[in-house]
Amino acid sequence: EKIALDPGAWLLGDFALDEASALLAEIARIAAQAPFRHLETRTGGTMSVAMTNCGDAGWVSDRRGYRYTDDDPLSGQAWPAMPSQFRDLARRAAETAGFPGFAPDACLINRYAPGTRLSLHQDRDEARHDAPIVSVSLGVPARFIWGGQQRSDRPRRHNLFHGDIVVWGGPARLTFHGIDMLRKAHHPETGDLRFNLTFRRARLPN
Ligand code: MD3
Ligand code: FE
Repeated sequence: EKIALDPGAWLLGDFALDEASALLAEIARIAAQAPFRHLETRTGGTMSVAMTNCGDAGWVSDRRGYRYTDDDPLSGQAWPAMPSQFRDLARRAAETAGFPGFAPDACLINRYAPGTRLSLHQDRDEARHDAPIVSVSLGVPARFIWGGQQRSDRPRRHNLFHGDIVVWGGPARLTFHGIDMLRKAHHPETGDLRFNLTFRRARLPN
């Protein structure tokens, strides 16, 4: 089902459910080339989320800050290509939410183990904020936190399950959001893990 969370923000329940196993198989292939790692933050901390990327641009964090890179800093090689299944799914989800023509060049893959959390933030490292963001949840359910356009706005919470997609665009593009600490749970396809694919347009279209 399709639920409006806010103007410009849509929850597409079960949208990726039929292809979720294939998505997990692609994640394993990508991680064999570009392993999951815990990135360092600018302030010297370590993120509890483990991350990797596929696509022309990959999101990284280190002591210099946050940015998109062409290459995986671990290998010096280009990030693995974005599978056509990923690209097509992101485009269909965006179109269903009213954002036709979405052409993501970056897919950040987040991995959550029990106890992992992602604190409230905005996604603003992209060149333009006119493209939407498409997020695919896989594995163990999580409680998604979403605030308003200002950090001080009172946050609301929503459960995200295996196969759910959320699309954020237009007036919702810079909404503050995060993930509550992951509870220990079991999913038949991922064990105690949750994966999230986040599709973005990081760079200017050619
Ligand atoms: C709302 N990831 O990687 S996805 C991130 O589940 C990130 O791993 C979370 O936030 C995760 O930056 C949340 C849902 C999401 C993604 C981007 C958004 C919600 C968003 C951008 C604007 C507003
Ligand atoms: Fe985010």
